Amino acid sequence: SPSDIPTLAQLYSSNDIPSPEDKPKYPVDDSLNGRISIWRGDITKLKADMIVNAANSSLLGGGGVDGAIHRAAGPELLDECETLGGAKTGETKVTKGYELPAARIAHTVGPIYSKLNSARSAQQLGSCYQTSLERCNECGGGSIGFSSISTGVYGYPIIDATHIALETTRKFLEKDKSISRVVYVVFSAKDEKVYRSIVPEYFPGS
Ligand code: AR6
Repeated sequence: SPSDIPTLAQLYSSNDIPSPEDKPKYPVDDSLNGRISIWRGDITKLKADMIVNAANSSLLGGGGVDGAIHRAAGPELLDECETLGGAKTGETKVTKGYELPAARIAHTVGPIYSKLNSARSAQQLGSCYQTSLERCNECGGGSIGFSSISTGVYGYPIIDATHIALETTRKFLEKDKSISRVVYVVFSAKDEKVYRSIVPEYFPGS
């Protein structure tokens, strides 16, 4: 019944979402201007030089965004993935995009979140973003679209994961000039709100 459905106010004023006024953690850097965006939608529709898939260590497909990417890219994607020999947590391997509008797919293996070993999960999630950006640079840079790695089935808390995504990207883009645009593709209104509230801490004025 409607009374079981949260109101928008209940969804959006939940006090675990940080306010956008939080102080920036990094200074303004004009070389970052226009290089960051947040887009709510289906990553299989994103036209980019590379999109990042939240894969598992088999690299042979699964549910969530991985399933959506394999369905939209077509069966040739699985044929190429079968040649890759899997990947470890925190590692990233690249395939072509096949039927996708994206030219390439970076398949990264996020950690299954462990509250007891959250420092290790954080290090591994940072490695997913770092190695995806490195693979994009090696492929000539351009635009890269990230799904929100590990925050679905793998249970990583969205706020903590967003800080790691943004901090890793900020440090990488300060040095790298080959990547022109990073798009954070969010799937829910709540995730969009989290990203929009935290981005100014890492990319003030961008
Ligand atoms: N476009 C963009 N984001 C999406 C899409 C989409 N089409 N579909 C889901 N998301 P998840 P994980 C969001 O569970 O937590 C798979 O079975 C979703 O809302 O896909 O890293 C793999 O094979 C969430 O915000 O990935 C692994 O076994 C985010 O994508 C395991 O799940 C990631 O959620 C990986 O789990």
